[in-house]
Order: sequence, then structure tokens, then C-alpha cells
Amino acid sequence: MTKEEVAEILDDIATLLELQGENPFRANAYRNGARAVKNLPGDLGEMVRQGQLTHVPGIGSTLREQIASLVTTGRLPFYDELKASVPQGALQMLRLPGIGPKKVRALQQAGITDLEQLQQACQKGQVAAMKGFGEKTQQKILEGLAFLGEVGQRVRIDQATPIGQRLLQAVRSFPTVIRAELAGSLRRRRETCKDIDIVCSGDDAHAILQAFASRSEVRQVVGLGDTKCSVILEEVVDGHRIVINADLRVVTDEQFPAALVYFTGSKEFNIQLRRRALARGWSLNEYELNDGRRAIPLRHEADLFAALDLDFIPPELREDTGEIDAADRTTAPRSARLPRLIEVQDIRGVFHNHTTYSDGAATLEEMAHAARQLGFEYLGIADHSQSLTVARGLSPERVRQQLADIDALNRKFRGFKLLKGCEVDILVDGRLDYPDDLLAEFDYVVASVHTHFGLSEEQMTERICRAVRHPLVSMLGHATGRLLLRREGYRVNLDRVLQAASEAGTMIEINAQPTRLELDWHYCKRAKSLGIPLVINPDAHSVGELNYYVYGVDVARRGWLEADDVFNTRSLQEVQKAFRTQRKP
Ligand code: DGT
Ligand code: CA
Ligand code: ZN
Repeated sequence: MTKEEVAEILDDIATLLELQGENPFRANAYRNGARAVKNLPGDLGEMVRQGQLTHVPGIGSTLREQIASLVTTGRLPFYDELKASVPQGALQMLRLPGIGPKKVRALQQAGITDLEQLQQACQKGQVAAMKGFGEKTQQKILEGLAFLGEVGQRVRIDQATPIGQRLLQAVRSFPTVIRAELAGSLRRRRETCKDIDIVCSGDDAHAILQAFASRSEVRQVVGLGDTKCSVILEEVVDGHRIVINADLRVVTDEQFPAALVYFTGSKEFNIQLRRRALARGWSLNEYELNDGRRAIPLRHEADLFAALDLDFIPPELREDTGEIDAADRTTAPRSARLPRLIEVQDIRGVFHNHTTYSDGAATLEEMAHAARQLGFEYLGIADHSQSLTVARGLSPERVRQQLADIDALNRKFRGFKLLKGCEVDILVDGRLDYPDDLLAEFDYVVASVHTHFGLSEEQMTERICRAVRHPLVSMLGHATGRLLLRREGYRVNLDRVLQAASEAGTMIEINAQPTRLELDWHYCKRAKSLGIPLVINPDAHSVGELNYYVYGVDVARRGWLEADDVFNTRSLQEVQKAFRTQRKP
């Protein structure tokens, strides 16, 4: 156990004693002890072994024994018993701003013993009326409770990305920082992140960590040690208040490559990579790759992979789903290779977008303009069909009007084309919401489920497979209807849907709305192996949402897809030809 960890426990003990209403002298003895331990020069374990704690001011005989117990066994029964004797609710209350042990005791004595009771009491104004509390404290408690409710919840990638990028830029500007990168799930581009991980190298770790802890968006410093700082951030992203943890680790520049690999993860990937090092009698940890005699000098992450005879593995693939085997340079002939992952620049247009005709916020013209600004060659419009009245679905007359409008606009464009599509509803029995003669008038058709989510898996699978097999359906929209962190998808057997799509030659969408991000990346590889082209669609309901396609590229990359596996990388001519061929019986 490090000095910091021991000091933290001694501080905890002081707080617990105060909560129990113990003699303040006793609690203070632990606080002083914590400070003394933190300021000790040298290695705590060594000092304990040598009996050097005997003459340290602030550490009496009881404390000395307890510290020895912590250092040698990692445990302290006295601490465990103390923790167990204090109600959980009291400990949680301590995390609220402006609430110390004394106030917690007062609340407990008033019969308010957990956070829920506390919230109710505040809402009724009872806490303000208590002696020593008042309006202001009550307000602060309510705000603190709202904050606590958000701490520890996962955050979507579109919200974590701008926060992480800003923080990364800040870290790069701190004095003595040599280099810094995002790590963790955010670097691997997972759909949601528990926290933001940043690794940096620099000479003055202390100053770097201090600068990090003093950022204005930091709401709370959770931990501040010699090499790591953990904070809780609060920021507004797109009008939403986001609360998320962030960890910064500082290493030396020699350690940086190994540290970056380690903290990028995933954990499962790290375990496999370490196993590979061990298999050759080497060792690998967050600081170094060691061949048993010395740390192998590494300048970049790629050097670490090369030293282990591996091709560079992009962060998105580091999930222990076969990437290490595919990167292996020692197996000959190579049974598999890493894919050349699709990139954002490969995308030439997108197909599932809405306008003011149905529930979008921008007109056809505005959407077309924005698509051209993004450098797209084509933009597909796919508004909702008639039965989806909540989304102002279009009657056959209205949608024919839209098609005429598109034709008129297209006459004005050079080097760009609006494509005529629709997002037709898959009705409860798998039939489509427009008649076939109307569907045949579009360049392509996206079919999606928007209603009757409660069907059994069997019914839902049948329903979707029927739509997928329809000769006029070009692609299946959002495959399971999930809303990340809010709603599970509907029950459906995706393997059967993929099978049906493969047989019928129907494409499958990667819906790039950051709340959806499905077809889930786990299934992309399977779709690819079945020869199903995937289509990245932002499902944009406004000009700004067109940009969401980049999150679809993240999903595709995590799903091992190359440019050729994704339909949107094709030119306008190829796309139009593919749509026509698809329709031939
Ligand atoms: P998250 O935060 O849940 O979205 O996902 P990660 O992957 O960012 O996980 P996190 O923040 O707990 O840890 C960051 C990286 O640190 C993780 O991807 C791999 C590494 N790591 C953490 N704990 C362990 C561990 O127990 N063993 C190994 N080998 N690596 C670990
Ligand atoms: Ca993380
Ligand atoms: Zn849509």
C-alpha cells in the first residue's frame, strides 16, 4: 500500500469517528497521522520493516501498529468494523458539498437516514428549518443530490468526445508536458464511456497534475497522487449538462508507449498482449516491455507491437476478437490479416435523412447545401411514410410532390445529386407502408420498424425478415431500435435477419445517430462474412446531424470493415447502378 492510500484510510477513520460522535481529539489524532504519513520521506513499507516510524511526530503507538497492519497485510480490521458500523446513507451524505460529519449526525438524529429521505425533506423545506442548516444549505444539498445522481453513469461518445478533446488540448499545453493522448474506451471509440482517460509524459508530474485538478470544469477532485489525478467534470454539451469522470496519468517519456497501450485497453486485449510477452519469457506492464534483462527501448506505440512481432493494431480493434492473431507476423503463411479500416474521408454520401416534409428541421435545399459543404457527391432523402403520423409521415401525394421537388433541384446541381428514397415503415405483419407501384418510383427504399416494439422474438424476426426479402427494399434501417443508455432494442434474432438479408441481397444500415449506433459493431463482421454491404446513415433530422456519419465510421471500424465493405464509399454512378441491379428479380 502506498503512502497516499494509507493516508486516505487514516482520514476515512477520522471521518467515521466524527460521524459516530467520538471525542474530537481521537478523530484529530488520525487526521494528523494521515498528514504525517503523506509527508514521510522514502518508502513506507521499508520504514515499517526497519521500525523507523517510532520517532515520527504525529504517529503514536496505536497508529504505528495500524499502519504496519495496512502496509504488511493490506487490511485493518478496526477500519472494516468501523465502516460496517456506520450506516451507508450517512457515508453517502458526506459526498454532498457543505455537508460534514456534524451535519450528517444532525440529519440522522432528525430521522433522515438516507439520500432519498434527504431529498424529500429538502423538497418539503424541512432541512432549511433545521438548526445550523438554512435555505442556502438546503439548496446546495438539492444541487448536490442531482449531481450525485449523474456521477458514474456512462456517457455517449458524441458527448464524451468534445469534452475529451478539449481536455486533451489543455493537457498538451501544461508546462513540461511532452506528449499526451486520449486512452481508454474513448480512444477505442466505444459507443459509451464510463470516463475519460488521458495519458501524458512530462518532467514535472506534480505541476501537471495540479494544473489538471485546477481546471475550471472540474467539479470535484476525487484523487490526487504522485502519478495520477481523478476528477469529476461538469460541462454543457449541445445544451445538455454532462457529468463525467476523467483520469490523467503522468509517466516518463520512455514509459509513454507502454502506458498508452495499457491504458487504451481493452482489459481483455491487454491480457492477451501480456500473455504473448510472457510466452517468450518477457514481461509487459503499464510502464515497460522487458525482455528479462532490460526494458526494450520504445519510441512509439507501434514499436511495442513490432517488438512483439505484431502489425500495429488500431485502437478500435483492441477488443480481443482475433486482432492479435490477425496482426501476427510470425505465422506463415498468414492465415489472416488486419483489415485496412475504412476512414471518414472514404464516405461519399449518405442515404437516410429527413427534411421538413416529415419530421426534419431543414428543407431539401438546406440539406443539399449542407451535404455539398461536407464534400458529399450525393445525398439520399428518406422521409417517413404515411402511417407514421407522429413523425408527419408522407401520404403518396405528398411524397410524389417531394420527388418532383428533388427533380427540380437536381436540374440546378453540378457534380452533386439528391437521391430519391423513403423510409418506409415496416407494418406489424411485415408488409410495407406504401404500395409497390409507389415504392418503385424511388431510387431506393429504407425499411424500418417504428411501432409495435413489444412483439415476441419470433414475430419480430418474421416481420423484419419479410420486409428484408421484399424485392423493392434496398436496405434495412436501425436494426433493433435500441436507444443507448435508455432503451433495449426489441427482441429479434439478428442472425436470421442477416441470413435473410444475405439471401435477398438487401443491405443493412449502420445508423449513426449517437443514441443508436446499430447495427452493433459485434454484428458487422458477421454481416461482412455473409457478403452483406453495410450502409452508414446519419438518419439526420437537421443540417447539423449530417455530421453524425463520423460515429457510424467508428462503428464500422470497430466492426473490422474496410472501405469496400461499406456502400457509401462508392461513386454516384456505382451507387445508382447497384440500386438498379438490386431490383432485378
Ligand atoms: P470504460 O471506462 O468502462 O468505458 O472502459 P475502459 O476500457 O476505458 O476502462 P477503464 O477506464 O476502466 O480502464 C482503462 C484501461 O486501463 C482499460 O481499457 C485497460 C486498462 N486496465 C484497467 N484495469 C485493468 C486491469 O485490471 N487489467 C489490465 N490488464 N488492464 C486494465
Ligand atoms: Ca475509461
Ligand atoms: Zn429515419
